[in-house]
Amino acid sequence: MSIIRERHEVIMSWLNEAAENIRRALQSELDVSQKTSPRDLVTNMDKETEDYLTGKIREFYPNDQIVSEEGFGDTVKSMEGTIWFVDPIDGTLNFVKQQENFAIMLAVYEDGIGQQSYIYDVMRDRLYYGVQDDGVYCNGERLSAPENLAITDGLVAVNSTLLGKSRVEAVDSLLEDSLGVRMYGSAGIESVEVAAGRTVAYIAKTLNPWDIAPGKLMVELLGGRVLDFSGGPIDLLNPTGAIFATEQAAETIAERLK
Ligand code: 2AM
Ligand code: CA
Ligand code: CA
Ligand code: CA
Repeated sequence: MSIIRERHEVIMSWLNEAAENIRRALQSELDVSQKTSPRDLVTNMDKETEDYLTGKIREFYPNDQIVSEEGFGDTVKSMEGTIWFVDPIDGTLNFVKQQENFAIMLAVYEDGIGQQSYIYDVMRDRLYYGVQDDGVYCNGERLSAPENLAITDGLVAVNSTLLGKSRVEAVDSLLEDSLGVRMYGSAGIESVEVAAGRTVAYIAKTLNPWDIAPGKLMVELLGGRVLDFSGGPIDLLNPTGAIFATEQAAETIAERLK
């Protein structure tokens, strides 16, 4: 069995166990605390899930490195070797306020190249995964590459830091050109929407490596582009802004944001 296939089997079992624990935890009260502001929350389940996933990675793959959100990972300075990106709950604010629209995310990169990634929309029970040299699947069913639509022919998602007080004004014209704007509040779910062709772009500021790594592989496997705001490749360990889009929309967006 190939290393990717072997890892796939164990990762799927970890994700199912983690999702089960999260669903169970939603039946009682969550322990919620603030990180930097009332909009930046962490719960006992973010920590428990990251502890569980990183514990499994260290047990099964002790030589690999981990980049993760809640402090159980390593300090990783280079993309050399095998690196796991872990976001135990992506969309914590949704998790706390809506009890849905959040995802467990994981990605494995080898020497900078995405090998496999997972975005599990827990409450919809949709488990997306992407495998290098293979494709992207939702609950085991292969997704086909979406049409390469222009921004004028589709919906565009953004994260809220692009609007309001700290807004990036160049984004306004892009949103006006699009058919409509969406804001889901989970970078993972928003990047899957692009990969699957339900939106033509997701534009976001202030994302972290674990927010970008899983969706980047899926979008690219299905013919889309993932760029930084200057139109160049993303520096996955030190990201600034990120554009996930069809090829056509990515060109338009990068041009306007320059
Ligand atoms: P999180 O829930 O794992 O923190 C919200 O727009 C999306 O952006 C979520 O996927 C959230 O991930 C991510 N995000 C990254 N940095 C953020 C920040 N500083 N504040 C709020 N959301 C952030
Ligand atoms: Ca967070
Ligand atoms: Ca996240
Ligand atoms: Ca998170």
